[in-house]
Amino acid sequence: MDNHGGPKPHKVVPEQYCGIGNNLVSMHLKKQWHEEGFVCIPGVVGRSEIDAHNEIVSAARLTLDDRRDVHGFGDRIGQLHQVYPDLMNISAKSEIIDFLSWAFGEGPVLFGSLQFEKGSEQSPHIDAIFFWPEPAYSMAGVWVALEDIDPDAGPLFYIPGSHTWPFYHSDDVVARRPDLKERWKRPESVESLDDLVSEIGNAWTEEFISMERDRAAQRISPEIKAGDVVIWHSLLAHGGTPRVNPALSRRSVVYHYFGRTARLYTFSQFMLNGREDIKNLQPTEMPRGVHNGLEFMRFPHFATYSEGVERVRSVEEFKRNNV
Ligand SMILES: O=C(O)CCC(=O)C(=O)O
Ligand SMILES: [Fe+2]
Repeated sequence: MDNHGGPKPHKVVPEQYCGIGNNLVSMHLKKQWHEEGFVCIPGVVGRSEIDAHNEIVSAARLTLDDRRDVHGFGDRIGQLHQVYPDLMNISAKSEIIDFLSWAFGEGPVLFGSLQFEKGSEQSPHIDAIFFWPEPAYSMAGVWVALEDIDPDAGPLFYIPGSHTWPFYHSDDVVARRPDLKERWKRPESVESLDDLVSEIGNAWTEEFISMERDRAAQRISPEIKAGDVVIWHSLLAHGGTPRVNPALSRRSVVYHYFGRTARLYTFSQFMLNGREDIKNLQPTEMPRGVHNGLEFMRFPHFATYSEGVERVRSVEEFKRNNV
């Protein structure tokens, strides 16, 4: 479908929650979610829970090629909770579930985790393009500090209010690029599809960066202590600041959730389909399990990373040899 009006913002919360919502979440947090797209809930996770989590991850790292650097810090690990279900204990805490249930208008389902031992230094990005949710507000990132975060360790940053900016879908991106638009309307071959996806992805990023510049947007790095939980909206821009002192660790875990009846689409589906058309596609489906009352998607793989390159590994095979 052609886009005529240019990018429009999406709704920030479900219709019925625009003002009030259920009583388990404080007014202060709700207001912050509307205005900033980011909330911090201090002191959610206790010392013993943090220690237990860190112990599992450290032990796993000894058996994995996690590309340890000169300071002894490994790279990120994705979906390790599929191997060690206890890594979901923190993700099922009631403070997190209550907040997400309000923000999504229904109970959350965990679909991803990332274990960090050092800062990610990731440039500003919006998670929704990687796992596009329908409805658009029905996904969030939950970042948990597994130690006090030093300002020189490359803390998290976010751009307040960016979740309310006009939001580019692929039809908005190609509208201003005639060559790309022709290829987007009629993708030629499977071989060229990957190239097309990454070209539209790059163009999406160009649009986002120019919007950030035009708006002279501020980046905020809040001070985060061990056990604090921060939550960002699916459409909020965020990233990791530079690691001023690379000898400092930055232990954290990020969980990604979506709504129980929401649908999730892939990066390729997002880049190849416009705002309306994507809703008609087959979403990502996976068997679901339950851990401490929290529903989660079961994926058969987990992933290690090195210099941004993903290495996908089988959960079953790893368990057979290591757990
Ligand atoms: O922890 C960070 O520095 C950023 C992580 C992030 O962007 C994510 O997990 O979505
Ligand atoms: Fe992210």
